Amino acid sequence: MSAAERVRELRAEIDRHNYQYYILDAPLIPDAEFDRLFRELQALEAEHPELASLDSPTRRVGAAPLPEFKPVAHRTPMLSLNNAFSDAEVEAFDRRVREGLETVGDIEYSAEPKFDGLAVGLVYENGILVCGATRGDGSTGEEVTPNLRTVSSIPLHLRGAGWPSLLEVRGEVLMFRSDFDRLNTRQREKGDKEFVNPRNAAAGSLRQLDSRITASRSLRFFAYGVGVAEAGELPARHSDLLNLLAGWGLPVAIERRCVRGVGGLLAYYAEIGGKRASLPYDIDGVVYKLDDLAAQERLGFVSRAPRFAIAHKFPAEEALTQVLAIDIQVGRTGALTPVARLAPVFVGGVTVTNATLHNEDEVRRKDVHIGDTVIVRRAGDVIPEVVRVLPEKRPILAPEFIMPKACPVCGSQVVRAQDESVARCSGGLYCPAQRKQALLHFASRRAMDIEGLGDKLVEQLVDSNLVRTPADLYRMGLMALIDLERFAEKSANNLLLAIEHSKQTTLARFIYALGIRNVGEATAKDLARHFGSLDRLLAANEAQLMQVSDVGPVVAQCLRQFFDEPHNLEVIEQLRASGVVWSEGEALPIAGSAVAGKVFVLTGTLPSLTREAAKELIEASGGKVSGSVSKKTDFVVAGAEAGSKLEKAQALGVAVIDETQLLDLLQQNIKGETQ
Ligand code: 5U1
Repeated sequence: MSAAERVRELRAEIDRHNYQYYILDAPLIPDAEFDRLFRELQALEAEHPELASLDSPTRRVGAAPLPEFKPVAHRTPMLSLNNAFSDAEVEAFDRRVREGLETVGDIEYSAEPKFDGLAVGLVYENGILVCGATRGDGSTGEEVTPNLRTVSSIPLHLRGAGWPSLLEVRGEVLMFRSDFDRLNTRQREKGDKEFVNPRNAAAGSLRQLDSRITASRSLRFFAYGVGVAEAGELPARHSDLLNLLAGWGLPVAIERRCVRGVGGLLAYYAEIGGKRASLPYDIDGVVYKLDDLAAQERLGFVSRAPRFAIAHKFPAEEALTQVLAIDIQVGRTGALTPVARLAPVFVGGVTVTNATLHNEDEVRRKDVHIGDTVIVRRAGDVIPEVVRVLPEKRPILAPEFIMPKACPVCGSQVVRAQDESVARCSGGLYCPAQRKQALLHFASRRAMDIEGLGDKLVEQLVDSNLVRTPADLYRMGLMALIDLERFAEKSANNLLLAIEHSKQTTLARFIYALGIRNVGEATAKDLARHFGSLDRLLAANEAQLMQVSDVGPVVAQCLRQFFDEPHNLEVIEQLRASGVVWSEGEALPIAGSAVAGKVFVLTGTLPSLTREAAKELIEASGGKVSGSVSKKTDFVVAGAEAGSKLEKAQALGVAVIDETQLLDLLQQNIKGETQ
């Protein structure tokens, strides 16, 4: 095969894999194989400069730096869109479209996500990418062709056939959130400035005079329309135009849809709004366009925006505000969370006054001071958080945050374990804050489900000393409740009824309601199913607890610590005495398992289990542990520095396993039981 033929073959092969990877999201070969093909092509092109081509995939690595960007006049202006922020504004848009077209029926629209990136135009001559430019002021942009060539999802030549001899495709360059996170990690590691958000990162990466930098930045492109098309037939509808672009190898949003009338538009807005957080890229709204292209032309433009399209914006997810204070919140398990108290700001559709700062290390990493101007973000239902500080706006007096040594609520010592990022109040249920959180958790819907026992009421009950533990809830009388400020007899009665109602519960809910650290709803259900009765659970040692699926050493230890605390047992007894009941069942039998009846020999040091703990675990599953290896031995569990027992096992052909395999066998036990 000649060099020219091989170059042609490699280019086609690389293009195909690029398309599979970036457009179809279905790679056919490993990255290393792709790299090998790419390097082979690079080597051949270096050897044969006469074979150079503008649309070779090797152009994607970037070219020598430019002295400056050249201005490019757009053949047709790159306009912006008018915005709608409410349903009423969308209704008004639809009305204007219908009036403009003198139509009475529902209009057919093409609806798409509104990408939060930067607009570009890509000019293809006879299917080959020859020029790419930013929007600029709409009339003149900057030529960034070498940079756009590095964007892997932009085809350097169009697929298929039938493209107009001159075609300008319009769309948006953006950065996926995952690529943005990776880029910022890299920037941080190099000590370089981090980018504020994916849009800024995309803009900063595209506007590089050195396109090799752009090539290192993982940008993406999505097409949303055509600016110019000469000599060639285009479809009559926008939705078909997008399908055609997709067929030519251009990435088009898969979330695009044809909808009818205002009802269809608003339903699409709600649907995409619901998906917003799970999309891999940021969007700031959706765009509605009249689907009929001839009708688009009839409606035309008003000032600098089309009459036939509108952007329906989502509430902004980020906003600027000021940190008024940094308070400490004490959680159910005593975790101290620094919380930024903010000047109220409307973000993500609600007014935000607090944002979590997670923990002390996070405050240091983000360098948040009191008085700082910060960007806060509230995306979807996620708790608002401080994204970053604007250091240039820091006032002269901006105190640093200091984690207190004593719990701000109860004064107990604050402790922070060496390998933990969380500082905790050591006061336990002595601490009113932990008590309040524990009560709220106890009463929550998935736990004891006491309707009406919310934040405010728990606050009042604890502060008035009416309730200290969950058991006190079942001892409260009507009069004491009515004595509470602003508590009417009817509400008091309703609350007592809800408390009475909660007495009939399930063992799983009860275990979950106790609020044991690391015991969530699923673990509570597993524990209830496994032990069948509270007394059997209370009596279980750590090894027996670890037989429950997904209960490892940490959870087993938390359970034991909780049940070994006399105060906790007292509360449990009081709850039972007050009439909290559930139906109990049998403990799950030890099934004909992988461990039952088997003989194990332990040798060497296991990574996490002591010899004693491993023995207890095996025995609790019905296995036996022997001190010496013989033909009767089923498994030798070998750890570090295993000696002669390991050699003997190998000589006798006995199965040798490590700690992980032992734990797997023990888990199979559980699976056998629950099936
Ligand atoms: N998805 C999308 N974004 N966007 C931006 N479509 C779209 N269309 C635009 C713009 C400025 O303009 C055309 C309607 C002219």
